[in-house]
Amino acid sequence: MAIEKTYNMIKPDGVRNGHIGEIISRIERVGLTIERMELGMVTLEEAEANYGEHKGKPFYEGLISYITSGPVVKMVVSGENAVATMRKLMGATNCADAAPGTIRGDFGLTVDENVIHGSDSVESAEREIKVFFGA
Ligand code: RTP
Ligand code: MG
Repeated sequence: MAIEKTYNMIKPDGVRNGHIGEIISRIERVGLTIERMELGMVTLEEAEANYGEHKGKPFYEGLISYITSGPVVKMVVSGENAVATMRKLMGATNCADAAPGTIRGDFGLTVDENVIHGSDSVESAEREIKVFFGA
């Protein structure tokens, strides 16, 4: 297995509802390393760059206003198989379908506000880390 880097972000609902500590502890517990971390707002530019693949879809405008609605925690997480491991910890995109024990299954209710973001591939991770942390 390869050592990978992935981009993760505790979304505004996760921060607002007080789940930062629990989410960080799940990431550490599985053995992944948090390499960088920053609490702050997502700019409109960053939101559009991160979610460009969804432009034109019915949920796009709502997604952009949600992700820019309050502070988030931006993270670079590394370790063996980090991309897939984080997706497994996160659970299904729609919290209503996410298994108990996953972050979305335990801390969210809907697909619109689903607690956490995680890159879907090593290539997406490289692009997203540049968007949020620069080169
Ligand atoms: P993410 O990119 O945030 O980690 O989530 P994901 O890969 O599991 O899901 P993706 O298909 O990339 O969707 C990005 C985000 O858009 C919102 N969404 N809303 N209302 C809807 O049908 C809908 N579908 C997606 C969610 O916030 C999702 O995380
Ligand atoms: Mg995605």
